[in-house]
Amino acid sequence: MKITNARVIVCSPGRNFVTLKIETDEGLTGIGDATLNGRELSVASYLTDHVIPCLIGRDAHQIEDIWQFLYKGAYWRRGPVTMSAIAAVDIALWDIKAKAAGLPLYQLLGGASRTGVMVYGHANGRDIAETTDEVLRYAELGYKAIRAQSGVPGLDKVYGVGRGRLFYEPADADLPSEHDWSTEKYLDHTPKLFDAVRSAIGWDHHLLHDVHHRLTPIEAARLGKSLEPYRLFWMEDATPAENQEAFRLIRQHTVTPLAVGEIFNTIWDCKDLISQQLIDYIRATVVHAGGITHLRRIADFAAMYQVRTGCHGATDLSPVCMGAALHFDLWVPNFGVQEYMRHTDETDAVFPHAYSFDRGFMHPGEAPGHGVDIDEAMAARYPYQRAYLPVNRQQHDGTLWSW
Ligand code: KDG
Ligand code: MG
Repeated sequence: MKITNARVIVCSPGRNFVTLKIETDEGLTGIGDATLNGRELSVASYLTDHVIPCLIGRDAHQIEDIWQFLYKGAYWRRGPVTMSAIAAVDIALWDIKAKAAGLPLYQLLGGASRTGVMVYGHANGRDIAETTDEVLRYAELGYKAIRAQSGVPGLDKVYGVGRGRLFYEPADADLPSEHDWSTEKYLDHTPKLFDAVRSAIGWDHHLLHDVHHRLTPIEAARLGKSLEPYRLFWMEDATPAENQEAFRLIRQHTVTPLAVGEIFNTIWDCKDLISQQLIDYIRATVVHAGGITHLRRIADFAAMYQVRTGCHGATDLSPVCMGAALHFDLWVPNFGVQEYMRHTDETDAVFPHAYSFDRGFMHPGEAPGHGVDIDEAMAARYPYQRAYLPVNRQQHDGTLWSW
């Protein structure tokens, strides 16, 4: 089955998404997600200018060979733009292969290892009371695992605290907006948040928290230790992970489980974290970590060290990535949890999908392929709109900090 054509579709039904569509001489088509929040057009150009010309005429069934060709053949390896582009091709080709087989993608990976995929939702509020109410609302919606983020007294804007309920969208401005950050205020506030949330919800639900790369290793160790009484499922991105060794220091001080990796692109970004057992959950996901083909490699490596998966699933990953991730999650033996931030109705309409949510669990559905499509006519009604993620500055002196 030969690839005859491929093209990039950029649309913005509430936020930007980049989608690759691959066509074959047998009439089968597949789609892949190539969205990289705030840098969408770089991936679109990488695909259009450098990848698509190399795809035409290749055998669509040769997923592994095409992956290796795009990874090794570029000479310049890794990085989010390259790996998102490779992922888009990989997702689209798995979609085509599964459609050709007449099977849902998870069957090609080895079949279902579980009846459903446990997902966590995002509860957030301007203060502790509002966040606690939201956590209880998520529990009522059936979620078994809930991430809690709250506004911090003395800080105007805080990561994870959205403008609208259920649909949190951080890429909110034509140029990056600037937020204030105070480690002291955050460290003082967060244990109080989980004290209130645990008292309200009890012990039957998993609670999660995202630090979003803002603490130094010793500060992260202090937070992890102070959260131990509330038994978190995980503390995420406690410190920036370029220096993987930094996590050893956090580990020495706390048994709060650690999750890392939503911004990782390859197995090399997490090799030491996994093999030295410095983390408990790996958050790399399909679109930013080289597609199903590469994520599977990361998961198998992680399984050797009892590190489980917890794929990133924010709204800036399109429904195409969500669909592919759910097939992966249903199969992967060392599954932990899947993040699920609901997309807006406009986005769901542009990307009709077979996946569904039921009482805290999701299922990718039984449609052949990954089960997600794109309505191109509707997508054309939502042109690209430049949008950036914010930046952070230290409140006391304006020093630029990790957002
Ligand atoms: O584009 C950035 C978002 O995907 C990120 O801020 C979301 O940290 C995030 C999460 O855990 O969902
Ligand atoms: Mg995160």
